[in-house]
Amino acid sequence: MVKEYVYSICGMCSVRCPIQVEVVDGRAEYIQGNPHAPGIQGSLCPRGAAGTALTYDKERPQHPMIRVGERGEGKWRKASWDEALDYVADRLKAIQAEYGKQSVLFSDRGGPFRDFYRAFLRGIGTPNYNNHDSACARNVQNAALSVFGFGRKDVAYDLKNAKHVVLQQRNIFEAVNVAEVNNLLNGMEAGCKLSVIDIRANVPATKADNFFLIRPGTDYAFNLAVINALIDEELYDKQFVADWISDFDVLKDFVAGYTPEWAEDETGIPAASIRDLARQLAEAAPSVIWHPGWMTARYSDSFYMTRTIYIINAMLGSIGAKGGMPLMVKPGDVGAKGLKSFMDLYPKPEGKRVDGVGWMEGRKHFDQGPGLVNLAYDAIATGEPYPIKAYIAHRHDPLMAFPDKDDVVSMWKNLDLLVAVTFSWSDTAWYADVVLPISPYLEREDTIMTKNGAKPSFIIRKRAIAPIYDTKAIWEIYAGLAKRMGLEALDYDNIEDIWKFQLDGTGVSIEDFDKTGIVSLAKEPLLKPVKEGTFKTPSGKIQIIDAKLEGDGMPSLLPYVSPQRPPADRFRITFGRCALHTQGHTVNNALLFERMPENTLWIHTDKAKALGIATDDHVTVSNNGYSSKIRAFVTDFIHPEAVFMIHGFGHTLPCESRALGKGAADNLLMPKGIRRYDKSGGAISMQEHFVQVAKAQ
Ligand SMILES: Nc1nc2c(c(=O)[nH]1)N[C@H]1C(S)=C(S)[C@@H](COP(=O)(O)OP(=O)(O)OC[C@H]3O[C@@H](n4cnc5c(=O)[nH]c(N)nc54)[C@H](O)[C@@H]3O)O[C@H]1N2
Ligand SMILES: Nc1nc2c(c(=O)[nH]1)N[C@H]1C(S)=C(S)[C@@H](COP(=O)(O)OP(=O)(O)OC[C@H]3O[C@@H](n4cnc5c(=O)[nH]c(N)nc54)[C@H](O)[C@@H]3O)O[C@H]1N2
Ligand code: SF4
Ligand SMILES: [Mo]
Repeated sequence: MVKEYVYSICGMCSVRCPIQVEVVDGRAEYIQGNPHAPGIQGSLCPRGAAGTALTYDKERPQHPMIRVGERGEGKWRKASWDEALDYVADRLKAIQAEYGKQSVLFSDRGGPFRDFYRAFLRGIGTPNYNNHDSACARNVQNAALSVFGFGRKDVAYDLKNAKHVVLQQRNIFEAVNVAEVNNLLNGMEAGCKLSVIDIRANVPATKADNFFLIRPGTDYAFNLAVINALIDEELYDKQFVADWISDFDVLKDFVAGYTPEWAEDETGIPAASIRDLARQLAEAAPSVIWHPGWMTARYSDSFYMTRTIYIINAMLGSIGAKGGMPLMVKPGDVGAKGLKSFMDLYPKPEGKRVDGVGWMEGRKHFDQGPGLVNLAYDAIATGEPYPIKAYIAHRHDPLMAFPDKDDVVSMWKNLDLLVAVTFSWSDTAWYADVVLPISPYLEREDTIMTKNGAKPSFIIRKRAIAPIYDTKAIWEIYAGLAKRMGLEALDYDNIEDIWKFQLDGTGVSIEDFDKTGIVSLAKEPLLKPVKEGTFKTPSGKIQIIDAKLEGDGMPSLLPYVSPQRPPADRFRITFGRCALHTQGHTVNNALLFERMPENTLWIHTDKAKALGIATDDHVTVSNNGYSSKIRAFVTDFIHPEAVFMIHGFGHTLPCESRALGKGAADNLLMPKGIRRYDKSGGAISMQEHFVQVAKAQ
């Protein structure tokens, strides 16, 4: 028996925790967290532990496929890699020759492994790189830019040293980042208080000191009232505010009417509790983290709500503070050189983005990096501002990640080429013209990643085992396409040369990763203080007034508008995550499926009683002609206006025997929902739909 341990990086979700894989006689047997990684200390979440079941699953794409039937019919022919890559490269070349270089659209899931294929996109001359984020954290990103002038990932969360953490619309113990969970639990053991503001009792609520069961969609009112109380009782950090917040008086005037007493009616939370929270936070300041949220593609005021969160943190002096939200430390901050970038090999493409982000009236204030892919779909449908004819969905399943699959498909009709690059089946892969199957993470290497943090580091993903099927690493796919499209600088045939290129000039060698899989770039953790130049706004301060936003016709401070109450026989559809699954792509994982084969519909006891529904009954949830069956979970601990389900279930693909037909899909209950996007923050407002619930016959 030959046993070895390989350091790598988990790929079961987008957090990418460092791992250690036990390989016995060439078989990946057991995965645990990398014991050398800060915050991880050997631990993993259940999905990370179930990575072996993904690897050894026969129900994943095993070789390249080219469609032979109609789109979505599921008729394929098996292709060799040469044939599939030739096919894609030839189609891309023909489309670009006819419609221009910019007629190719690409979307992915963001993250630290993008450099190589983004260089490919630059090389072929398209400006249309996008990611998934208008269905996820775009409102937070644009709110951070609007308030600080830098992005959401330019501040960290010092959960270990915090004295009070507020989770609003942030399900930290179920929507897992292992290091964050460990750090917060350690912090709580050392006395940190936890406050949870949620529409239902999620797992964090069960561990909280304060739990506020809020009326769905009224968080902005709650936060305005907290700001009002902090000002009214002079609880804020006056020095920090004087030094670092501009136009604070405008904020003071704006919130004058938004008292806790006013907010009580809106939110259902007693005024006294709101005031009490403000006092508790002031006591713990500046070691306070009011988490800005993550999956905030929920309401049309989520952007403004997140802005208030950042402002509250600033008022408590927590920006840059120990135990608060320290400024993110990058390699350059500790005197180290960052990885060399493949993207720098090519100039930024000249053409304008098809989604209009950064240049079109009303879209100039948005973060340009990954654009807004939903708006690029408008361009596919209309041909305006110019046609998009080819689309590569890389690690992205828009047909599940955006509302109303049929509607999204209807927007894609004009595509001449749709390619899915994926390791599992998905609605999008099933609908594609070509499926390019990548090797799951245990079977592939990736480009080296940088992890910013108090001690920035480089981390490497090495393959634990050889590919079982005819699948390839991501770099192999894009190097193969690059070769065919004449991009010599990306024509690599081994990963070592790619790593060498990245490490060039850093003083780090590939061997340096052998010992632990991680190369730390600093000896001691660094806490960067707030100083001149920290905030990248015109005033150099945290800004209440955002001229760029106002230039696009949106107010800096949005007057509160009460959300619509559901009609008498309806409920607001709400959703979230669970610790056992990642989005839609683990339901068919044999181990995780065994633990949680279906989702349930949370419904309030009184409402359920009136409808004659008990826990475990089958109910139908419907909206606008779409209807799905799901089991009920009846509870006192959800707001009566809402029903809730875990996202990612309700699969319909025949190739996924386990997931097929289990549970319901929340995204199908949001008719034409992709068109309901937030002009200020850029994200889709997915929780602005009302569904009917009835006992199933
Ligand atoms: N209604 C509703 N819609 C939602 C959500 C919701 O809660 N409700 N959640 C939203 C959120 S927060 C997000 S982030 C999005 C997520 O949705 P997506 O951005 O689509 O992300 P995933 O479902 O994680 O992955 C998409 C596909 O990529 C494949 N994949 C996974 N890892 C890799 C990899 O390393 N490389 C490649 N090439 N492929 C890989 C998976 O098998 C899967 O088929 O959905 C959003 N949409
Ligand atoms: N296990 C697991 N972990 C994950 C993921 C996963 O799929 N599985 N996905 C990753 C990704 S891509 C993301 S974006 C993050 C998401 O991380 P989070 O955004 O923290 O996770 P969610 O569970 O979607 O939602 C957070 C909470 O918002 C609550 N909520 C819904 N509506 C409202 C409202 O109107 N007001 C308030 N106050 N609360 C509301 C929900 O009940 C839920 O408890 O998780 C990441 N981590
Ligand atoms: S949070 Fe879990 S699934 Fe995500 S990378 Fe970490 S161990 Fe893997
Ligand atoms: Mo997300």
